[in-house]
Amino acid sequence: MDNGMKETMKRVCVGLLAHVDAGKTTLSEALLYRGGCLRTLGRVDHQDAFLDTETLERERGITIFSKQAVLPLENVELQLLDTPGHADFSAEMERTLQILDCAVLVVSGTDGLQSHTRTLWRLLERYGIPAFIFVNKMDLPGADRAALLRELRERLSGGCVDFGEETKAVWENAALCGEEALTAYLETGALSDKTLAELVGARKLFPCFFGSALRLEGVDALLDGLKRYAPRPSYPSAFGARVYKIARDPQGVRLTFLKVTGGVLRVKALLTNRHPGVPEEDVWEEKADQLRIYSGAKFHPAEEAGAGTVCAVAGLSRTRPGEGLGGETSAPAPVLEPVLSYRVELPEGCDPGGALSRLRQLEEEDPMLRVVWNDRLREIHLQLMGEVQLEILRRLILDRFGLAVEFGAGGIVYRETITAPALGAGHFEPLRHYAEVRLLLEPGPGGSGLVFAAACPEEELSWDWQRLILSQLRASPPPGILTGSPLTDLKITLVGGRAHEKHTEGGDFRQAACRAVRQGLAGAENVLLEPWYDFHLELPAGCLGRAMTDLQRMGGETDPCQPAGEEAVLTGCGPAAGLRNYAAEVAAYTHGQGRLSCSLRGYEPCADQAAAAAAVGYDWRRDTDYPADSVFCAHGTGFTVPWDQVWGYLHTASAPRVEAGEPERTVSGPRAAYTGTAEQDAELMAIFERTYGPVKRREFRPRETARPEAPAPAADAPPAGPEYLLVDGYNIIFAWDELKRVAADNLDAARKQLLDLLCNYQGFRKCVVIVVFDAYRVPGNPGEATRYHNLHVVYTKESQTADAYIEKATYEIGRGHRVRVATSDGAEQLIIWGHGALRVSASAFHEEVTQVGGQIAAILDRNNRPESRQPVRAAMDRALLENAQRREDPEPPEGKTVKKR
Ligand SMILES: Nc1nc2c(ncn2[C@@H]2O[C@H](COP(=O)(O)OP(=O)(O)OP(=O)(O)O)[C@@H](O)[C@H]2O)c(=O)[nH]1
Ligand SMILES: [Mg+2]
Repeated sequence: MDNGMKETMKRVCVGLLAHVDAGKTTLSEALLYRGGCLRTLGRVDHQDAFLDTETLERERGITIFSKQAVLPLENVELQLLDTPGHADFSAEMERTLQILDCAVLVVSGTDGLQSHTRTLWRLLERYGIPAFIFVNKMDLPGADRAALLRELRERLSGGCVDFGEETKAVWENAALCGEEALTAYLETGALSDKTLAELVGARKLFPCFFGSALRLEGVDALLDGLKRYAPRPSYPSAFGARVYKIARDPQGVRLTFLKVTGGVLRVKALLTNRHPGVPEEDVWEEKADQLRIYSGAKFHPAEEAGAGTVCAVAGLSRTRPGEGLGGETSAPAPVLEPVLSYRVELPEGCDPGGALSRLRQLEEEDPMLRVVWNDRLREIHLQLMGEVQLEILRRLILDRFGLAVEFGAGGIVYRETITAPALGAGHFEPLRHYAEVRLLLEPGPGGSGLVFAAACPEEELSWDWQRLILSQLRASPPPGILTGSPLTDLKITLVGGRAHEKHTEGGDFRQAACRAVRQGLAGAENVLLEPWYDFHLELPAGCLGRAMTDLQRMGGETDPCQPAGEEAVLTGCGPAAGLRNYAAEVAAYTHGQGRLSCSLRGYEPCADQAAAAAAVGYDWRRDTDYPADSVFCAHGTGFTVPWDQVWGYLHTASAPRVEAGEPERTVSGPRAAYTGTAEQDAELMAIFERTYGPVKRREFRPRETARPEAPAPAADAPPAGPEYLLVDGYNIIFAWDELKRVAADNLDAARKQLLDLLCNYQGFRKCVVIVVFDAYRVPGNPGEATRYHNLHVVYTKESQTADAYIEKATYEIGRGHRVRVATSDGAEQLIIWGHGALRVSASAFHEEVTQVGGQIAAILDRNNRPESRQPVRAAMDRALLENAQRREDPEPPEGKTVKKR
């Protein structure tokens, strides 16, 4: 074939999918043979099938690795991809879905629709892949064409149309799949191939063919159908490619299998994964040393590969399945995940480190394999899909590395998620380090995995830092707190954070973000998820009762079932924990007549979460790799703040507290000050949503989604500079019991105590504190603004209430600064809100102050002793004072005369 022709030739990438033993490899063989690519017809059973190339596959008669073959036809070149059908190798199948233009779903005429077929159908739906259906093994007794078609139409889609009927009937049925097709058919009495291809491409029509791959029946009709109705993809002219698997050839050369999805890939081209969003440290650039077009075990080297070509590239060492190169985007994470975990028992004297690095090679090639190193136990654990995969791995490890490994008893791989939104905060500030991160954690739909987003104003944290935080979280998300299992179905949104000009390093954000996730989880309601299987159980009708009892005991659910004569088929779903060893039990009590097949359905909440978690024995508080506590710094020394007190220490603002009667607000106010706990935030979100409807969190950028009717303290330009805290002095004194008691005797002493506490508070929070005392009843009082250590103290003038002062001050300061007001006065509150300041209630403020340093009790205790009415300030207070005086403090407004006391 000359090059010019190659370029005009359309390529269609067709995947063959089915449950195990349906006949995919046999059908590939038949298609290649009938298409003129094979001179002799091989057979799976004779160990000479063209696409079951590996020794292991030939020995066992099953496909383990996906394989490709090129089938040039008139005007179109089909690239066939044969996939494994066994549920243990589903991931190998799933990753080919990322590059398919269409699929042929093979259904065994004697088995009908199996649970795995339905899983495949769901995956095709999810990936939006047009499909043809080939019902195979129609040569065997018991295959009933009409019943099978009915089943396909009822259980897969009404768009399943038998293409083996006469043309008129095909048109008539296909016309019902789309309005335009129907109109065309009613007008002309016919449907063009183009219209049919469009229906197929839109997944409205699924052409069905019946036949026998082994006997080459119905194979020509399928070939003809693919030629005429398979969608012809079009590609952009700029280069792009999607990696779908990594493998090694018999010489050990690392091969990157990819599909060119735009432009042309030439040998020796420089490839890179550089993309917006890929952190610089993860970017690679490597040369495509060799391009190989594989057909079965053989390949021919190519100089170039045009768009639509599936090829293997040698010379790349850092590619990974799902990666997008050039103009192609990366694929979302696969839906299927390994669910069982086994401990690897190495042969005597084998170094675990060396074994680990070899096993990591296999992990790279097999997406259904996770190699986990347990540092504490110094053990390697393999997470995988099932026993068959385990057996294959044992052989692979022996063949490839000469290592005879055994496996310990298998366990379940749990996952964790949360039930309601929660906020998380982490701060990491040992000497000369600095990072603060605030996150919103939200439960996602089942199967959605981990999703990351940013909704943090750039003025608060530069986009580069934000990207780094997200990519670090994505690369190594911290585990859940119930069992230390991976988190899933969770959306993590970065809502705030802070870096230090000089001291912040990338690793600091990793620390802060990890702490923020764990802190958020610690305050959230966590759920343990366990894997569930869909099952299909065939057994003698007499054993049905036993099976149903067993399944019920496991916590499974069964579909209604009618035994047909001697045989019964029971379908349903249940926890993998019970089902994974059930096949052997079935074989025993049915005396070999029963057959169980399972496929992964997804993760469901664990029925007995407490027992499962206790069995794992994980204690998140002791997990020093993933702390929930934060590290803050005072006077040059880092100190740990327990997770439940972190909110009181944060340097960046966060969500406001909601109390009954206050206007509710979004948690996203970028400059709002935080006074509540994570639980309160979850509650806050719920209240907000009850009032205003669901918050548009998916795309949320705080300032854009601010509702005009909701008070919006952080208006368009978020204010910079220090935060101001105005304290309504007497109001607080009479709201705090400890001070109220003192005030009953001696108001002056109470005032002094309040000021002492606030000195301490200011030292930690570094905000500008203005304490306002009402003096309007004092006749002739001119008003006074003064300093008390690191505080501004204002005595209002005659005829001016503290309220009025605060109102005015918030108005003036609020234009350029963040302002919070500590008070409990309801009327004042409304005005202050209106000026864009935040109110902190006296009790919330008390909590905040209590948390700061945890010293309030001690000070009050000392000061309340009759012999010591004078505040006792420790060396720390002096240090705070010096610190405060070094800072250039803005003066409070209306500072009339400043008298030093
Ligand atoms: N009678 C009959 N047997 C068939 C037909 N097609 C395949 N087989 C047999 O079914 C068995 C499985 O065939 P394969 O082609 O290996 O099935 P597969 O779907 O590729 O299986 P996996 O790759 O392991 O998932 C073999 O013994 C085939 O000979 C058919 O049309 N009729
Ligand atoms: Mg096969």
